This record gives sequence, C-alpha cells and structure tokens, in this order.
Amino acid sequence: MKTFLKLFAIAAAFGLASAAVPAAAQAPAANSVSSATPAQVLPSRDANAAASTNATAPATTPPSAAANAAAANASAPPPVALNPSPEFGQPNPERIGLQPPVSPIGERGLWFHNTILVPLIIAISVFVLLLLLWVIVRYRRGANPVPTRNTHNTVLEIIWTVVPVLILVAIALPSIDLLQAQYNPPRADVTVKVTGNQWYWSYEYPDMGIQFDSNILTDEQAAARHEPRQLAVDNRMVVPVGAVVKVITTSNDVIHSFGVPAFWIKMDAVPGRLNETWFQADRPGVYYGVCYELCGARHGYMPISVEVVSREDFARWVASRHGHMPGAAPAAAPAQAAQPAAVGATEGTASTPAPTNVAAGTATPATTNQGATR
Ligand SMILES: [Cu+2]
Repeated sequence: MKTFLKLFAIAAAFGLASAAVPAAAQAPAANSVSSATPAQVLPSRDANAAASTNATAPATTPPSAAANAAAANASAPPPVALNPSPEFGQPNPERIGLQPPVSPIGERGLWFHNTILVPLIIAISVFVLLLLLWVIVRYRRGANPVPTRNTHNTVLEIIWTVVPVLILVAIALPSIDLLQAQYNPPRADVTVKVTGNQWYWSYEYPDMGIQFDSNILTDEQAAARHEPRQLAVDNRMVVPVGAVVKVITTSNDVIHSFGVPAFWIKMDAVPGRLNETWFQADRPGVYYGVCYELCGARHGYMPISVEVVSREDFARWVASRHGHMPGAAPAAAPAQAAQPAAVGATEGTASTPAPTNVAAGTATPATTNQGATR
C-alpha cells in the first residue's frame, strides 16, 4: 500500500508540473488581444431588424425568413463575402481526423487528442489484444491438461491497479487544464447572442445594435455561391479575426445546440436560459457548423456559417448593418425601461409563455450586463 501511495504521489507531482507549463504559456497569448470594447448602452435594435439581406429564401421557408426577404431585399449586400476553403471550417471527404482548429483552445484540444488520447488508446488496445492472444495460445487447454490452482498474485494485482490509475491521472491533469482554459475566457471583444429557432438561427450583437436571422440556402443557391450544400446560409455571423468573441446561446422554442468544429465550441441553446461559450478565431475565412441537438423535423437544415474577417472589414460590415462599433455613440437609444421588468416575469409565470419572454427580455439586459463585467 505504501508503494502504491508513493507511486501515486510521484505521478501526481509530475503531472501537475507538466500541466502547469502549457497553462503559463497560454496566458499571455490569450490576453494579447485587447481592443477596447466595453459594453455600451443598449443601442437601437429595431433599425437593424430590417437590415437582413435575404436574397431568396429556401423552399421551405420559415416565417422569419419570409419576413426578412420581404423587408430587406433593398438593402445592399455586405461589403465582405469571403469564399470558404475546403481545407478549413467544413467537412472534407478526403480528410482523416478532425477539422483543423483555428482557435487557441482548438489547437490545445487537438494536441490533447492527437498526442495523448489517440496514442494511449492505440497502445492500450494493442496491449490488451497481445495479452489475449498470448493467454489463448500459452494457456490453451491442450497444453495445460491440469489447470493451475493459483488464485492470487499480490504483485500482479498491485500493478494492474496502479498502472490504470497512473494512466487516468496522466489524462486527467491536462484535461482539467484544458477545461479550465475553456471556462475562463479572457475579456470579450465582441459579444454575440445566438438564439435557436425551429429551424434557423438569430444573431444579435447587443453592443453594436445589430440583429438578423440566418437561414439555410437551397442547394442551387449554395452552388451558385461556391459554398457547400446544406451548410451555406443567407446571413453569416461575422466576427473580427483575433478578437475574443463571447457567444451567448439561448432558444425561442426547443433545445438547440450551437457548435462550430473549427473553433472547438459547442453549447446548448436552452429556452429560458443563457449559456455562454467563447472563441478566438486566428485565421480569416468561413467556418461552418450545425445544430447539434435533435430539435425537430428540420434539425438538419439549420446550419451555422461564421465569417472571420479583418477588423477593418468588420467595421465596414457593422456599418452596412446600420450598427455602430463599441465606443461610438449609438444612433438612437430608445427607452428600455420596460425591458427589465420582463426579465423578472420570465420565471414561473404560467400565463406568459417562456419563449416569448426569452426573446423579449432575457437577452437584452442580461447580455449587456455580462458584457460590462468582463
Ligand atoms: Cu436545432
């Protein structure tokens, strides 16, 4: 028992020391992006509701898409429209393995997967397979007509207890370190509230006064834009490269899940709740995701498309959406006095359906407060 404890202590000390190194190395990188974007007074949102640029809606058009198409055909196309690359941000039939990550967390996650998990799983599988083959051959009935009467071997039992414990500790320490990094985001440069709907996504930039819906394109429309089918959308979420983006997810109806593999993020969007995740895309481009929660008949048709652009292009995109960059004065700030009251009413009132309250009340004050505190 003493030997076991000693081994455990040594392994723990070793694991802790090695896990601390990447954590220290990551810290300055994570904080290096620091554009001043404190949360501002909640800007006007209604002016931008009509700014969506739905050219043509898909065959089975959700109600909001129809409204957008009718209201926003006249608006100019966004000033930026990057072309997606088959190498990044989307599935590729010729690829083996995960999508290349474009965020610091994603790179750490991929390193953890490729360097620790996969070799370990292969080694254990091969070891167990060889052990089985050896036992089958060496201890077969024909070669051992008289079975052994051994039942215990103390050394062997200690080894097969301690070794798996050491393996689990070796996995757990970097894993906890990675989790800690994921759940301790640096100060956000941009906050985006993402609302799941059956079956499309709504995006809101509460600090910039931008709000729009995003619907899937038909196969023909996607092909015309040289985009992958069932992943292309009419209105992309746009973020600046290198910025820390806080993503707040919620839903208007059922549980959805917002995920983009290249950013290494996936977060449930739950009615009546605000969940939070973050990413920092360090490469411009177009990155696709989907809804990861079975949410109904058209669950497979509510893709996500995120366009990562330069800061200058982002400012231009904000202007094209009639938004304003944080720090600039909003065009007109309507009275929001009634909104906080709606938040208090969201919980537990049978007469007011939750989805409506989520849309009307939760998002605005809560999002703004969170933006201000980080
Ligand atoms: Cu969904």
